[in-house]
Amino acid sequence: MKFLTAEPFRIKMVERIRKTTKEERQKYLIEAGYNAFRLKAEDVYIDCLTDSGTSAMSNEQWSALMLGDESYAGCKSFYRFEESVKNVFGLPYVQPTHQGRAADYIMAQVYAKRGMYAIGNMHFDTFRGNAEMLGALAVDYVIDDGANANDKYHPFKGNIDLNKMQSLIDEKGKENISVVIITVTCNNNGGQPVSMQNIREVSTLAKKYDIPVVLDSARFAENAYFIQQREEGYQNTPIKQITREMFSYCETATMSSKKDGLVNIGGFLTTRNKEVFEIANQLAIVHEGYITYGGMAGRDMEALAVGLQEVCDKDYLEYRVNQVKYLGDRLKMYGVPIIEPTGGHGVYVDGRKFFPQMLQSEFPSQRLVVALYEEAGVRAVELGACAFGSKDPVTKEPIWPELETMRIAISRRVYTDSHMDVIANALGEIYKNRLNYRGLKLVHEGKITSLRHFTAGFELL
Ligand code: P71
Repeated sequence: MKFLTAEPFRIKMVERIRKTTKEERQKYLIEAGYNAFRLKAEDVYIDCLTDSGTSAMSNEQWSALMLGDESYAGCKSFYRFEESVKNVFGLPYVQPTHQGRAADYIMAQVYAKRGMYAIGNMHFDTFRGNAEMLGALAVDYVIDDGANANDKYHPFKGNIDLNKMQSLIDEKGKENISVVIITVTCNNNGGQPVSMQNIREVSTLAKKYDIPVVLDSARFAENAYFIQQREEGYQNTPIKQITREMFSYCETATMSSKKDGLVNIGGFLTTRNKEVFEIANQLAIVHEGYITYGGMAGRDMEALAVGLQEVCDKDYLEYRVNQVKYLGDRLKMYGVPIIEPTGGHGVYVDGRKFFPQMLQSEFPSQRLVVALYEEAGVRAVELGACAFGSKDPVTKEPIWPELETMRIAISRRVYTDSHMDVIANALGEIYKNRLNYRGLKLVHEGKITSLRHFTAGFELL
């Protein structure tokens, strides 16, 4: 017999969310320049802008907050946090930071080198920004099946292409490659997982040439769950054993605790290399705070210590990944084109397939973000022409990205499946009416193209 399961928690406290009228939302959209980042959160009904820092904490985490030791140096909370990180990641040295990008910054200072290559599956924006500032060359070597929104099934669309990696080493020489960074799960192409075999093989290849491997591990537990579900030989392996094996192949890991830490703020860097740790300590003191708090309050380290344990719970992960799949399945029922299989933290809708009448220069995925908010008060985010578009450094001609998607990010333990139904239904209705939409014109962008999506302004065409 097979039984249904539901959310592995019950709700003890609720937060009101406000419905608005379509007329109100049209006004808010004009005020926000048709940019979802510029909307007020209180004007949003279901907020799927990001899964970052938006988790609901458990009763255990809220009670841990009260144990926060706010001593400047050597507080009890640091030691509890450190022990929890070591238990899940298995690396000996831990430097807390105020959030993930601060760990990225420290990591980039250590591993990104002027004129040298940093290989990744798909580098996340914050590392890429750091690399660019340091004059390093960040290259994305995700496998071809993961590089675009084609709907061919592959269980691990976040994998690094070993042939591309080998070719670069052969072509440029190992002395010109400073690091390999594997982002688990791979955010930019749909929250797609990386297999254990790929992590192992990348690490073996890198080791052969003395190139260090780093894991950007914001969504490490979701990745571990996919390994358990999809990879031969891991079905009966406990999640923590999987996470420890994943990190056994890297020298250093960076973490944004705002995702799989199940907390609202925080980050860290953890490493097996003592010298790297010592550099991290120095950089933390200058930029973050003393070594044993690194920009975090003692109470936040307490909540994180608990969150890292909770996120490794198989029941939680099953619920989490299946909620994302549930939304994906509902959307498919309505014919909405999505990236498949669905990943760990959200559903990515294919903007080009949704609005085939629009050119990429008319921002189809952003148009869909606008339509979804206008019709249903649901806020998603564009990961396409605006967020990933760039400009030729010489001619200033726009360069359009391969990926053209709208990400519906699902916050952890926050929304129920009824909210997923509302989102799917709304997109289904918009899809029926899709040929009546025209695109957008970008009328305002800041000086730094890679950051323009935060502040951009659009007009309806
Ligand atoms: C997401 C975010 C948050 C975000 C950040 C920048 C632009 C837009 C949205 C943040 C990540 C991430 C990975 C893999 C490091 C960070 C930075 N993601 N690595 O997806 O996904 O962490 O936000 O704690 O500084 O919405 P941080």
